[in-house]
Amino acid sequence: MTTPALDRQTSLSIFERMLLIRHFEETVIRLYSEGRFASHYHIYIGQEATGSAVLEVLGDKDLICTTHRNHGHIIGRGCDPNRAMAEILGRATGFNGGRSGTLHLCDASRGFLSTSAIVGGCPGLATGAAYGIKVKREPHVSVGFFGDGALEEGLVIESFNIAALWKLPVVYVCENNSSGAIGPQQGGYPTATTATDSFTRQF
Ligand SMILES: Cc1ncc(C[n+]2csc(CCOP(=O)(O)OP(=O)(O)O)c2C)c(N)n1
Ligand SMILES: [Mg+2]
Repeated sequence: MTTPALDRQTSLSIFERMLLIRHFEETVIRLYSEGRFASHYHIYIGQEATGSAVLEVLGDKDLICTTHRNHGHIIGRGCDPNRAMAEILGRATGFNGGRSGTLHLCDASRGFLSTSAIVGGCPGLATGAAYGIKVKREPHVSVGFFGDGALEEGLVIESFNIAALWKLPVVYVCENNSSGAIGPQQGGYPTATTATDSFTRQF
């Protein structure tokens, strides 16, 4: 299968999203190291291209469900970085009044349905949203991001199945950052052990 070349404007737009995510997260790391917030957080650095490419092709009304590794999706979608950072810092001016912090950072005004830190939660939520879109006959899709580790969850496989049977307008995006990303020699380990290696195989 050949991949069509991206035009220059699209490539630059994706790259801009990637850079914004990278700078945002470098600031998150700095603020954490300065003791400005204390919670556990997940960094999207290294995965910017995946989310940015997906977000580039979505429409304004499309729905998204993101994960514990949500910063990249939120910033790449064009949500206000100041409100996102305020949320991470636990401030009232954050998207969720400072109550969700980094783990459940969510911006409903930009189509984020939910941010689920439950591994495998997003594909289920995105499938339900796609069912709603189909029932209402809307011209939109829902997107469920998930990590390779979520492939061990029954809900994910059930979601794929029902979406195929009911022909739902849903896009599942597996962000595979398993052992291949840095390699077992460097201490990488697979987050999923499944028989479905076609989902996580390194190409
Ligand atoms: C149902 C469930 N089990 C365990 C956890 C604890 N947990 C948080 S992140 C994580 C690893 C998830 O791996 P993956 O889905 O590949 O995402 P990644 O962190 O690699 O991006 C686990 C097991 C959880 N949040 N939810
Ligand atoms: Mg993973």
